[in-house]
Amino acid sequence: MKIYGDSISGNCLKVKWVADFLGRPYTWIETDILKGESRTAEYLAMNPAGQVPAAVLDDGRPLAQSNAIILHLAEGSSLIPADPYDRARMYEWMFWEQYSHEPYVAVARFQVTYLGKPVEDLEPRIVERGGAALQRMELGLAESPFLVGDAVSLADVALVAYTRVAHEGGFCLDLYPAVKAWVGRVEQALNIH
Ligand SMILES: N[C@@H](CCC(=O)N[C@@H](CS)C(=O)NCC(=O)O)C(=O)O
Repeated sequence: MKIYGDSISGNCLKVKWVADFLGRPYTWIETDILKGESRTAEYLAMNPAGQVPAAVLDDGRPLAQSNAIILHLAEGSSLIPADPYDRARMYEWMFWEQYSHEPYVAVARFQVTYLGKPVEDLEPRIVERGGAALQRMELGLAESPFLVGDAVSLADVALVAYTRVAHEGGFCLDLYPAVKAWVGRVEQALNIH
């Protein structure tokens, strides 16, 4: 399998972490989004969305969207709960991550750390909604060590990607102690640093 990814991107690292955790062999093709490498004609022929990550399976079929790729990779593994309700709760967190967490927590980080925008100049809506997302996680994690029960799942992979670097966008994880402790647990469970 080939993985097209930019190492600065949490969405791309999700795919790397899952492949590493499962011992799946892959070739990582570093694709610099700041240089427009995901927008070349060649790249667009493989992923018309012009984004990373994208995977090309061993039989040549392409697949985009970080959460779709990790779901495909982790099929049948411990990262996907066997119980149908728990599995649905994992999806619940993963869909929520893409609509209510990543657009704020990841975008703040990108603008501050990679575009050099001062935290004070971030759009107030991004700061408010990012904080609300972290608070939502804090409530969920007051109940259990991982987002879905006692074991690490793709819900944790999807959400740890940008939560662990939320401070790079001006968010302070000290305000969310359950989230902060969970980040450490997930990093340990996935063996990421
Ligand atoms: N929902 C997508 C988001 C992908 C995405 O936003 N990728 C960004 C990097 S994190 C990208 O490729 N940006 C470059 C561009 O759009 O040109 C996923 O989870 O894979």
